[in-house]
Amino acid sequence: MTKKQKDILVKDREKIDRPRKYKVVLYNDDYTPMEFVTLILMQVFSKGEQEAKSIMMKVHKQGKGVAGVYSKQIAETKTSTAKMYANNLGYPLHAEAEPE
Ligand code: TYC
Repeated sequence: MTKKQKDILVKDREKIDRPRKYKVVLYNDDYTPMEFVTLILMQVFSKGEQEAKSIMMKVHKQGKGVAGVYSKQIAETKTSTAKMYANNLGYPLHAEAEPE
């Protein structure tokens, strides 16, 4: 099977299956400030301050944590928005949209 034929099959499945949800996973690093991660969770992922702080602390202590669960497109947009804000300020914050 060619790559093109495989891509067509994958696209067809995406149309047939119930749309999958994607979680945006934040990963810990040693340089991104805690306050900045909290702010990203509030501004990009619409969390209240207390929830934002508790997700940030979970990522800080356990290495990763879920910022939110969305449709594929929304998850991917929020992931790149978060990384763009961080990278513009020189922070290495890493986030991934991962299927549930
Ligand atoms: N570990 C960072 C610090 O001590 C804080 C941090 C939390 C970084 C969550 C990234 O996704 C992250 N400043």
